[in-house]
Amino acid sequence: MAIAREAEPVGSLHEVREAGLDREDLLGVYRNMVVTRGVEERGHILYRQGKIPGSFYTGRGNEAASVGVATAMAQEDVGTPLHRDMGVHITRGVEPWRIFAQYMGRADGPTHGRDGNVHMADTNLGLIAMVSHLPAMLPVAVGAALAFRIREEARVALAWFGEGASARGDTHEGMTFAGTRKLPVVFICDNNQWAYSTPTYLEFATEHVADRAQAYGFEGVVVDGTDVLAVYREARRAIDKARAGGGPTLIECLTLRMEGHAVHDDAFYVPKAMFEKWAESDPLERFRTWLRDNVDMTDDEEDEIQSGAKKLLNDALKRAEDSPMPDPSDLLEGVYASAEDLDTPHHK
Ligand SMILES: Cc1ncc(C[n+]2csc(CCOP(=O)(O)OP(=O)(O)O)c2C)c(N)n1
Ligand SMILES: [Mg+2]
Repeated sequence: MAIAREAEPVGSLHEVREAGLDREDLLGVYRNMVVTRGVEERGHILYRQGKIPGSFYTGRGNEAASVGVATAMAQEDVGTPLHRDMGVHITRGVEPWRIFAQYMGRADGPTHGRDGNVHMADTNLGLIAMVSHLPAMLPVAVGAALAFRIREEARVALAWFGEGASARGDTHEGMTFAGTRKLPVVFICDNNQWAYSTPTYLEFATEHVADRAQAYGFEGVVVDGTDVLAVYREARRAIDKARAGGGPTLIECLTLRMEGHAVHDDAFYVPKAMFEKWAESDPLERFRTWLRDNVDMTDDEEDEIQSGAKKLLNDALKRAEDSPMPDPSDLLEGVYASAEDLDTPHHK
């Protein structure tokens, strides 16, 4: 039996307004989801054209989870999004041309060509770049939350991880530390039901990952990660609670990995029926239908969102292709942060 609270879907428009979203906001959320998917679809094209060095990862099926949480963050909050969370970068305002530049290892990507993969983030937008080792970013986000506590800043850290990564020690360490000190951090588990080829029943023995939260001394919530409004509502509640001194929350988004682990993986081990079921629960299609039924999104509005995204991304591709390769002579610049860059009380 579940220990974590199982969140209800968002019912009425009234409930959405209560949660702080007006009609314009809702269309903006949809736009961010469309752009997120569009970025990754174009990434596939770049990969097939041989323009992406190394591998290529996407979060197809995870757009509602990533955009929903990022929409609930305040500008001053920070987060550590992972390889399924392109929607966080888009919602926080990273320009798509810089993401394409990153994919192609160009000088104008967020890592300035030091990395060609999704290990990227713009610190000016409150995002901290991931390292590949999972879930190494959880203690980093918890550390950011500790800094907010020491500095008496009313800010919240968002810490993303996959359900597979929940099996490793850093998850336990991060949650124990955050729970004992009641730090302002919200843990977001994108449970996309697979960790590469490992299914969930070999990853954790509880019904939900979020059931563990109780053992760490804070609330666990399970939410349908294909329902952007329910994700937003739960993230907003947890962030508000953390900001008000109520301590951490673990939100588990039940989401989908609609593609292989990465482009090199044909996911032969995922039952065909699962892919078929996922196709029926596509988060973009689900929210599109909701907008049509509940806020009368018109054909014109939808066309404007779709064609606007198309133009944005086509222009972005051109601009990224014009970005130069990094200059080998400055290879070691920007690899390590200076004490000033870190900007913590200990370094001042
Ligand atoms: C410590 C560590 N071991 C292995 C890997 C290779 N790896 C990258 S992603 C991944 C699967 C992680 O699964 P999950 O946490 O469920 O995240 P998902 O990829 O499904 O979003 C693996 C094994 C890694 N990055 N770090
Ligand atoms: Mg997973």
